[in-house]
Amino acid sequence: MIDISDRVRNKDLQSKIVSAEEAAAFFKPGMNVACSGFTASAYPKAVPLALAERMKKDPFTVNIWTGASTGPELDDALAQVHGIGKRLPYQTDKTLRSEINDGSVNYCDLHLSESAQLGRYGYLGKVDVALVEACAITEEGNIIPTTSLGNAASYVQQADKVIVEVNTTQPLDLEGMHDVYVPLDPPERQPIPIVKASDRIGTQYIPCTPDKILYIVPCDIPDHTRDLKPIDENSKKMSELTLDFLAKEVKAGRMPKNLLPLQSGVGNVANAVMAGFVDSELENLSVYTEVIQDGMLDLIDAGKLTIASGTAFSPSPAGMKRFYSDVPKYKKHLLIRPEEISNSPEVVRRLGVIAMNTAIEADIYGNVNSTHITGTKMMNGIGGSGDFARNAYLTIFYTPSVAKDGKISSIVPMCSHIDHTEHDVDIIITEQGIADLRGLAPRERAEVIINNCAHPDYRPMLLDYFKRATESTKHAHTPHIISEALSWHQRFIETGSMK
Ligand code: 0RQ
Repeated sequence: MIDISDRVRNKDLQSKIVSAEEAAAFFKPGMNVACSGFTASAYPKAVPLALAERMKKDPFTVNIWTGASTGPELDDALAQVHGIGKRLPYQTDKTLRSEINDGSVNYCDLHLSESAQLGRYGYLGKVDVALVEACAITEEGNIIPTTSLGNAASYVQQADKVIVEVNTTQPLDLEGMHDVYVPLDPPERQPIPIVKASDRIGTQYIPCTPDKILYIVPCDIPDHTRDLKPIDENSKKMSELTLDFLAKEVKAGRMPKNLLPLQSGVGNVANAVMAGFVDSELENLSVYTEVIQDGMLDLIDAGKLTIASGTAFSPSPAGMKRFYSDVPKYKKHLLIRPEEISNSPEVVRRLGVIAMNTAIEADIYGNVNSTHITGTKMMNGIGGSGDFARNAYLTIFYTPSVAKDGKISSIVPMCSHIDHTEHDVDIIITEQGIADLRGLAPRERAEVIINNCAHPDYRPMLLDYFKRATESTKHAHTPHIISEALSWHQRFIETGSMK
């Protein structure tokens, strides 16, 4: 077994070190297993793999709660053996996605900022065991986290039994990068005292006690982070539109020269937008987000970023290598918090965050669908996009104007599912252009969205729909022809194209 005695600083606790297989024997059908992990960062790996092996011979399911998506050793390994009953609050795994959409997994898609609290109130049943990755365990039994915090601190607080995976691939230098604060629940809740993205309000460890720790499992499997796709033309265009727009906002005196704290979602567009900031003249930027990706390391290297506060550090393999090569340098600019704090509506509203997230589709009135393909099939989940979209100072949604080689228009008469309402969405950006919806009424919004953001192939169809809807409803507040509003999706289902 890998030697982790130097990382388990409480000598008595060393007697609890067992193999992953021994720990996996503890799980029983229907248990609520509350895990660390947010994106492919800091999720438990050795125990889920051993549990999946056990489930191959002895099939049963457990419920998996996490911070957000995780890596293949957890979601994919358990989904492959049909080992997940209920899953929350977010996922991105292909196998799990198909089980969610074939009815075999019950998926509870939650605003990430609310998921820890939902657990604490007992709506989901009790935490039977918290399974968390750690860098080390202190003399007092406290847990030093690794590359993300997610809901780990709240899950440990709720659990009577904790299994800790001590990951030897995670450098001990990570210690000090975290700020752990679990709010009290109402009516005892206090204001979260963050007034700057860099403010520290908690401990550098997840509070725990030796008696809670059931097992400690050594693990030497690294975070399974993913390569980023090269930046494509559409994303580059959307990035340029963003920078132009923000420059005008600064000029208009609506934000300071160094902008307001940035939040960016994950994926291609988000990465391209952050890359755009690196090449810009902007300086002293700050980030208050959930996922810290390569773009933010680039900004640190360019000397343009003072602080990136998030709940997960989730770079590509190359970005991780860069980070590991000089942890002390990057650590000065990085702060990892629980997702209840990184995504806190209170803090996001106070700081005046600029929220930049991706949509699957947007409708002509500015409603946004981030989660469901043709209104029924779950893609990933709302993640933190709702936490930020509703509460940010400026809420931007991106989408290429068409999907699937032009067979789908991302601007539609009516969204087939709505995650972010017209009231939450300030700006829509496609590679075609930008729609600034602030202060516009629905009919004004429709004209701007169709003319600026829709693909030329679909623009005449949208203008025609809007004109007929306006006439047939005699200029109603939000004109729709109800029998036709979802006909584009129906046409796609029947013919494979919205055209
Ligand atoms: O399908 O994978 O089969 O090629 O959706 O689309 O364009 O590659 O974009 O990877 O950035 O994902 C909204 C899903 C976009 C993501 C979403 C198809 C398209 C492709 C992916 P293929 P792209 P991205 C931070 C904040 C919600 C959560 C969130 C997401 C696939 O950004 O999950 O924002 N967001 N969290 O072809 C049918 C359409 C489509 C479509 C795209 N209109 N109809 N298919 N696709 N538009 C993260 C966290 O909270 C942790």
